[in-house]
Amino acid sequence: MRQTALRPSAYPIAAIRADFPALHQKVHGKPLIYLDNAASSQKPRQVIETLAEFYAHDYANVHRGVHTLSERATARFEAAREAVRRFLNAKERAEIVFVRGTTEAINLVAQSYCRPRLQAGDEVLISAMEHHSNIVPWQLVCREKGAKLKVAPMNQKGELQLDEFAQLLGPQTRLVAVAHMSNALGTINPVKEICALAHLHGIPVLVDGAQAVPHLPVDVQALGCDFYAFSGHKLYGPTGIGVLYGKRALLEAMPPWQGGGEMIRRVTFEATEYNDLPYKFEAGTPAIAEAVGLGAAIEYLERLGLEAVERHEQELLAYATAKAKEIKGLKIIGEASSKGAILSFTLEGIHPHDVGTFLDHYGIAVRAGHHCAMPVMDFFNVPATTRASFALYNTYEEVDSLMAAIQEIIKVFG
Ligand code: C6P
Repeated sequence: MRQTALRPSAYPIAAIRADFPALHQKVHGKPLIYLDNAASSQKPRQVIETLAEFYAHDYANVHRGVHTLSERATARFEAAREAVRRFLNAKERAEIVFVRGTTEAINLVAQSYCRPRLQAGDEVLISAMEHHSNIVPWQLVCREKGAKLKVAPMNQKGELQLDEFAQLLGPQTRLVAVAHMSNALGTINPVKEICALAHLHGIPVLVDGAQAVPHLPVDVQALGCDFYAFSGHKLYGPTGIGVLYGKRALLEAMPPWQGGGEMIRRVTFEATEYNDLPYKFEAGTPAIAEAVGLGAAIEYLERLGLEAVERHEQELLAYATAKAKEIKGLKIIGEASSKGAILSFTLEGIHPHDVGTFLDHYGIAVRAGHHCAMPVMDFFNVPATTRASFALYNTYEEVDSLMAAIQEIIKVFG
């Protein structure tokens, strides 16, 4: 597997790694092996340089000034929105709302779409593998309105039970919210089927795409979803910027969530006329440079091609999974047939926090904990897992080093 996968001409791994300055450092005297990409990914110099160059030349507030710098900054900010539109294949730029990240995008839909519509006895349907960001915003609004949060179950492999999901859809369901890819398990959910099933009942679907967008091509029109949320920082872009995609008709029908500058057309003390989409949802000065940086990250991914990235990561995951299965006492948590580049595991008798700390001494960065998905930990009856999450710049050699370090941990602690 390794020989065929390592085709330097097919996937330019050396050139890709050269683009990421942070990868070329030592941690505790060992070359850094960065496997905490699901938490946040490292940035290519194309993004870092875009930020520096934008601040050095074109920076000003957007949509406000008639002066040259403001016009330049506005043009670049809107070009970033167009890059996101292209990246998601949304119909129009007006459907792309800039927010701080996935969490804010989901809260926006909970407060602006759900809150005015929910009544006592209504339901919001999520899945058993959601991140807290796709649980708590619904809990908040459901509690306030006397509505119920329903949870579609998964099986022991970490796969959504689609039949049971379908049975939970009913006349009381007001919205479905599911992860495209689970951050704790790696499961890729059949989002297209989920949307089709929900739409049979006229129910809109929000997809939490935080983990999916760095790993696979996403086409919101092909998926048929109504809302799609993601964060820039997991997509090799800056922190503090994220996206809510929403179908125009839904966004049009929603009231603004936050009030302030930019989201208005005319204000008097008596009444306010709101701005057009997407500005109605962008109150206050946005994360301007971060949006431009996100645009650069998207262009970087477009040049590589997400299909090639997906292939590389799938091969790497298959290689890592096969190696992990050879280790006695290692249990993989999350073995869905459709999975992204995440390897979550436990080691018999060793706490994941000890594993994480030990690996750090080998220069290997992983996340150990509940991954903001406590119900998933409860389901698998573990307090936490160790999670190695791979990105487009990870290599087979790094997987080998991870596995060797795990063997070492077992020798020391086991
Ligand atoms: N998961 C992880 O280590 P924000 O924090 O808003 O950028 O993303 C929240 C979020 C929402 N949904 C999913 C599926 C996620 O994975 C995350 C972030 C990180 O797994 C940090 S907890």
